[in-house]
Formats: sequence, structure tokens, C-alpha cells
Amino acid sequence: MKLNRQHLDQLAAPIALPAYRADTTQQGIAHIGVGGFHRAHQAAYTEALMNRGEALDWSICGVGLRGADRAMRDALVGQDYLYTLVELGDDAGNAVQVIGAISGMLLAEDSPQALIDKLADPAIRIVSLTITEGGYCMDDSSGEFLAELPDIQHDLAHPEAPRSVFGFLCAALARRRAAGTPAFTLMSCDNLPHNGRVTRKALLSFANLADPELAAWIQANVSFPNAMVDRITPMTSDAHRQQLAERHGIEDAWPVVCEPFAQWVLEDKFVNGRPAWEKVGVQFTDDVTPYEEMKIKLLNGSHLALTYLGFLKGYRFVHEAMNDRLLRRFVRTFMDQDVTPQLAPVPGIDLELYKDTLIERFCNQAIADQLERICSDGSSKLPKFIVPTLNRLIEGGCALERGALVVAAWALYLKGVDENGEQYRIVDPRAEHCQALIDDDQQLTARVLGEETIFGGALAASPAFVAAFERNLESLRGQGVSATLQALLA
Ligand code: CS2
Repeated sequence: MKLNRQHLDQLAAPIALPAYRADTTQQGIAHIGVGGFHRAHQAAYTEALMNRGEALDWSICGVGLRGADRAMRDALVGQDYLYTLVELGDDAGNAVQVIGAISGMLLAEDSPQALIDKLADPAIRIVSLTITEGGYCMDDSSGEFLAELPDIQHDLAHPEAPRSVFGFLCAALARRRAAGTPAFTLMSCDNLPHNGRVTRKALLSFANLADPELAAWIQANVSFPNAMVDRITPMTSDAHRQQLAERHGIEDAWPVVCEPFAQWVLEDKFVNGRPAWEKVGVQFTDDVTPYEEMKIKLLNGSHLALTYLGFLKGYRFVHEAMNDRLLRRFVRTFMDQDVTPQLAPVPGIDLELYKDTLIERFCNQAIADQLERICSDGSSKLPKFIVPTLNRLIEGGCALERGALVVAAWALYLKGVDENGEQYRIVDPRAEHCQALIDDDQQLTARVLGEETIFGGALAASPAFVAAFERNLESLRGQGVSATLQALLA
């Protein structure tokens, strides 16, 4: 049965359905970047509230800025924006839910004006973002806005027909200011340390170049809450679609599969109201810093520690890599020895238990999370997820062997062929640039570690790190992943 509103009443328990009427809702959030994660996280939390009869004026209007977003819009529009969320755990029952919290989706490509109108609409009081770690146009080593990027230059020259997220946000905020409409909260849901602060810096940098008066208004009127967001959400595969059709009779063009676990810790800084998300499990706090540091360094950082080694060894799924005794021990040792000593105490969280849970989550076989997904965009994930950890290790005179192995594995992964001779593609907007770093064996170390946009300056400046990197790279090449790990963990 094809998923749409008309067919909803043919679905029955255990499939959970929207418990509210679509015609009683109004859009209050515009979300830029409708992918699996948004649909498994913010939209699911909002749906839970709507199912209690609340937040009906916070329905979500999806927004796509890239040509690639058309496929998602087409899939959703064909089923009245409904989609299925399937939670898969190894022992938990598999919860299946149809979600209706998204009630429309606009594509910048179709009409930049319609999109600016929407973002300027007084009913929209929150604009949220999942535009990927690399989407904020920030130089990771200097922390400065990359104003010279072609899309940014384009938007500064053509403010009425923008392409970039910051161009659209400024165009809409200028309209709100002129019309006397209150500003919106700009809420990042990407895995960046201090994601609110980074969003603020990027938007204000752009606005200052475009119109300093507007920048001052934004500074005074827009808020940028920091958030820690967490839910492992693999890429939807054809197998997922087929499973849903076979097991539950639902034909969904783009369902979402995720783990049962979800967490959202959020600063309560909303200038124009917000849904009462605290009623459905969101934790509000004054300072997200310790939570996001814990999550990014332990979860996202360990994902990177696992993924390049696992991929080189020939694994393609996270749980497969975790079933490798050596890899699993390496990841846990990295968490315990390298990351944990750097973490501030996290209110209400037992770090040992948190790490046990992470290991369990990584082992989830039912969701079959793809290593390719974790490997992707290394050039923007490494600086956020792992370089801060390495910098602290170097500063503290700590052991560098494990950290250096992670970077060496990434460098070797860029060759595009694993230990079994299997070739694969490098998914990264900067793939070509990164692959050029490892082209010439003579220069490899200096080029890789000297790549400041990814590693800053500290790795290349540390003779101990350089030596550890070279040892590990040589060992990976000569001995392979398993022997390298065996020696390192001995
Ligand atoms: C992953 C994240 O893409 C990655 O590298 O580490 O997508 C991770 O699955 C999420 O942050 C979990 O919340």
C-alpha cells in the first residue's frame, strides 16, 4: 500500500500513526537540509509533541538549497509529506511510525523568492539547520568565515537571488526587519563543537559584508542556541524500503531507519517561542559545552577511529568492524585512554556507562550502518571530531600512537583501494584535493599533516606526532590493519 494521507486508515497497530489532524496544524519551523537525520531526530521529537495535541503550530516546512534535494522533495510530495520511521535494535522490538510533522518542502531552485517569502513569514519562528559539518563556510584552522567561496561572492553580488544558506537567511531577515516582523531563532542541529556559536559567527560575518546595519539588527534580535544532537541514522537503502514493504505492507519512497536511542541537549535561547520539547525528552540546559564535547569526541571521534581502519580491512558496515576483536578493543582504548581524560565532568552522566552504551550502539547489526557514510566528508569531519583531541594529546605530552594511527588510516584510505584489492570511491567534496596529498610518497607526511585546513598547525609541528604517523603508515602498508593493531594493543 502506497503511503499517503488517504491510505492512513488502512494502517493499524503496531504501526503508530499521527494522532492529530493535518488540517489543524500550521507551519512554525523552516528546516534547511531535510535528510535522514532531521527526519529521525527533530521531526520525530516534534511529532511526539503533536501526538499529544500540542505544538500544532510548529509543523515543519522542509527547505532544500541544493539540486540534490529535489529527490527528497519529490519522494515526500508524492506521499503528502508523510514518511515512515523505523527504529531497529538487536533485541528491542522494531518500532514503526508514520510521521506527519513535515507538512511541505520548498526548493530554492524552483523559486528563490518563494523561499525568501516563507523564511520572512511571521508564522515561521524557528529556522533550523542540518547542512553538514562542512556547510558553515568556516575555515577550521582560523575559525574565520570563508568569504571568498564562489557562492558567497555570488550572494554578496546578487542579494535578491541567493544560492547559499547565509544569503537566503540574510535576505529573509532583511525583509523581516523592514516589515517590523520579529526575528527567528536560528538553530543548528549539526555536529559541530559550539554549533550555535559557529552559526552566529558565519551569519554575522556574511551580514557584515552584505549590510552592516542588518548585521547589527541580527546581532540584537536573532538567537543561536547551541545543541548536542544524537541519533545514528544510516543512509536509507533499497533493502530498507523492501523490508518495510514486506514486513509492514508500506510502500514508502524514502523511509528513515534509525537506532532506538536518541538524545538532544539544547540551550533554552529562543527569541520567538519554541515547542515544549522538554515534554518529549529534550534536555534544556544553560551550557551544552560538556555534553557536546563528550558526544563529538567520544561518538563521532570514535566513529572516525573505527571507520578508516575498518574500511581498509575490507569491512563495509559499522557492526562488522565492531565484531572484529582488535578493532573493537582499539576503539574502546581510544575512548578510555585518549578522549576520556580530556573531558570535563558531564552533569548527570556516568562516562563509563556512556561509553558502554556507545559500544553497544556501534554493534547494532539491525540498522546496518554503513562505513561509507562514516568515512564520507573526512576533510570536514576530521577537524571537528578528532583534531581537537589530537591537539590536546600533543599539548599534554601524551601517547600519540593511537591518534596517529587514525590519521594514517585516513591517508591510506584516500588511495581508494583496500587490503583485499577492492577499489572504492572517496565520498568527500574535497576528494580530489585530499587524494593529491597522498600522490607522491616522498612528500606524503609533510603534505598530509601540513594540510592546515584540516589539521591546523600542531600535528606537523610535533616531531613526536610526525614520527608516530610515519611508523603507523608504514606498518599499515607493510603489515596491514590487524598486525598493526595487534602490535599497538599488546
Ligand atoms: C557519524 C554521525 O557521520 C558521521 O561521521 O559519526 O553521523 C553520527 O552517526 C551521528 O552524529 C550520531 O548522532
